Amino acid sequence: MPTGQVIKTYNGFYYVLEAGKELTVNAQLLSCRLRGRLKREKGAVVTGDMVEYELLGDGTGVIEKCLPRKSMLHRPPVANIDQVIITFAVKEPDINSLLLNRFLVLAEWSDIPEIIICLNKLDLQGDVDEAFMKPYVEAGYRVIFASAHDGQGIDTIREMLKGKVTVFAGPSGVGKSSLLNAIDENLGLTTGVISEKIKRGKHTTRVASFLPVSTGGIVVDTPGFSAAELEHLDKALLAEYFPEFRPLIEKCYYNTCTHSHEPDCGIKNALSEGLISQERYEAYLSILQTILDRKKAY
Ligand SMILES: Nc1nc2c(ncn2[C@@H]2O[C@H](COP(=O)(O)OP(=O)(O)OP(=O)(O)O)[C@@H](O)[C@H]2O)c(=O)[nH]1
Ligand SMILES: [Mg+2]
Ligand SMILES: [Zn+2]
Repeated sequence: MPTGQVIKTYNGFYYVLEAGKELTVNAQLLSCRLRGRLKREKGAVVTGDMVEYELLGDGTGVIEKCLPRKSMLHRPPVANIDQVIITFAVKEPDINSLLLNRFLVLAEWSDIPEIIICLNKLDLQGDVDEAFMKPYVEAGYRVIFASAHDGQGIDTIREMLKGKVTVFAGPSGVGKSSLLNAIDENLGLTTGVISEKIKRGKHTTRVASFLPVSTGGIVVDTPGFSAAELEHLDKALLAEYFPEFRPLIEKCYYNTCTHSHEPDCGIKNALSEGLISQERYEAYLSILQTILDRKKAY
């Protein structure tokens, strides 16, 4: 049976690039439907999946099987990627640390080899706010300051993309599609406007799609989203999603420690010694509360 990769999905169709063919801007894609049993299973096939399909007489196909995934980003759902660039804007829409932490936790939950933070629209702010980003740098994240409008940071991002599959994820309107157009003008992605009143994006990008970058690498532009679904996470694993908390967990007195009210907690001790940031710890508590509230609702 032929195999290929799902490059994007739209309206129940899965657009597949035949194995062995190169992804180019105008590559021929095969439109496929899912076999019934795959349809019934939510998330059985997502963008990026390697699949086996059957060719029908009319030039379309039917996906029969999803092959094992190398990696899986849960939000937005994209398979077989190497890194994710969590993209925010310094302004319009404004960044806040809780929202950034929520996106980071979602990415950590997915176990993606490399998570990078990109702060776009630096042209609106003037100078780089190193202090705001310090906790994230200390947690081990690479942070890139960029502007799709004046071009700063673009060369750095372009270098990072070579030889990899990179997802750009983040809220609507932060400039994910604009950054990609600045990286490679051949992409010609549609970009939106920011609503005057609420300074938010208008969900311009509608589907996640794999795109070839002419200077090397594959990028995945994705629709903006709000990172509202954290209540589904396992509270016992939450601290693991903060990389700088990981080595501290084993120092907790209770092995069921939630690092909130318990005495002799490795994370709270590190906090009082100034070894981890107050902001990150507060984000942890806030997300923990979201998970606990959800459990109570049942
Ligand atoms: N000042 C400034 N504006 C930018 C920059 N990058 C993007 N914008 C503007 O921000 C708006 C939204 O940009 P998009 O690229 O559509 O944002 P997006 O993240 O792809 O949004 P969704 O597709 O809705 O998720 C557009 O009006 C862009 O012109 C930047 O670096 N500086
Ligand atoms: Mg977009
Ligand atoms: Zn603890």
